[in-house]
Amino acid sequence: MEALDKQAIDILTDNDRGGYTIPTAGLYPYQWNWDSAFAALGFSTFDLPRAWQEIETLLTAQWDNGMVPHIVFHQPDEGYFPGPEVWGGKGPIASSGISQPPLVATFARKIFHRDEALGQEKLKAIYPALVKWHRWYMECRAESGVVASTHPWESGRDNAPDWDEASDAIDISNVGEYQRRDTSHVDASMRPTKLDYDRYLSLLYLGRDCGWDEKVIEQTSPFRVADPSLHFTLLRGHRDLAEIGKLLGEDVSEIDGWISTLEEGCKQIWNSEISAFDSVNLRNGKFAGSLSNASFLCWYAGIESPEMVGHLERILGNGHYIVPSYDPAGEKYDAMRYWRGPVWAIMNALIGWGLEEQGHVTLARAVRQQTAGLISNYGFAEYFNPDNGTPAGGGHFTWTAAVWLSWSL
Ligand code: 9YW
Repeated sequence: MEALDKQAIDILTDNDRGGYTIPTAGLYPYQWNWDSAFAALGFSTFDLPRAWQEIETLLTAQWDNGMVPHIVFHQPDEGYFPGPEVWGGKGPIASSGISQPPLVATFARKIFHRDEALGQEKLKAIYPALVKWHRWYMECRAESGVVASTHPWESGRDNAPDWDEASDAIDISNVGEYQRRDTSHVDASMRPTKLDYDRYLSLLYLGRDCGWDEKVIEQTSPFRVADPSLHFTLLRGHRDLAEIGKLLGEDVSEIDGWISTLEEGCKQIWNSEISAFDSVNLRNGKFAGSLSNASFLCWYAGIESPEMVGHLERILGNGHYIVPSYDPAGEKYDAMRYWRGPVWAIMNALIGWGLEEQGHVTLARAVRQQTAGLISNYGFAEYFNPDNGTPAGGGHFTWTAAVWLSWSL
């Protein structure tokens, strides 16, 4: 284990670009939002000041409206598309125009416990930015009482089957020619398709061309999908933010109101036809019919569900590595293609923590042991094949290393 600890520390150190960490060299050469939350947690196991710095650097990219972008382009890099000039971000630092699952409040609270004197000072400094970010989510994404993703990239689960039906409404006639970079780093069979990328770009252009005006996006975008990854991580984030607020002696009644709204909103993402949490196309009310690893974030959000326990036990019982990003029994299951099947260590960490907190000790242990087994047998990969553990996507991956180091926090 010591050798793997060292390897994980080396990955974080190698991917450190001075104040922020890239997910992996080549494929993802900038700072990504929820990756950085994991990086901070990983750093906190061996370099606490560096952990806080990761979060502080991310928050320096916050826009005036409170949004904290999903990519921050600190330095130019030819290796990634679409870069800063395509996004036309409007923040203080070049960035994308959408956000990502808000893990920072939750992870900052975990990091706080490692040195409460230092932590209190750091939390006090970042608290206003976190409140502003969470308020932006409530005002610009939660108009229906459930948290919507305005872009597949915003959910963090780019090509999940969750978006298939909703994406049919996206007009790609304006997209034109472009050069993808991701497929020069990773085999195309493990990545989103050309049609997926056309749709990502069409939505990006829609946002950019209205100057990232949230009202216009809400009224005109064909894509607005209530999504368990954003809904559950924000609900959990609010709970931790409220605790941070109380610790700092702040009035947290506004945050308590957000918690009640999102607790109520969980009903909207419950699909009784598949007895699971699912994504809903807010434009037509249709469920995606997708049991994904985001469905299993319910416990992380403090929401109990015997049916979800049943699904996890079934998948485990069928001999798959848990937790696949899409139900192996589902017709769209694709064991190597990104968010359409593979296991992601970071999702497992969130799911495992949630299970443990809700008292599902045996399942929590299974998720943890399998994640550790995948990493120790197959390395610090971006994701893994649930049928046989084959490592896939990028390697030397920051958040996989961070999960290895920080699971017991
Ligand atoms: C992209 C960096 C990011 C993650 C996302 C994941 C992938 C690709 O990589 O996105 O081009 O943005 O889907 O969740 O933050 O690791």
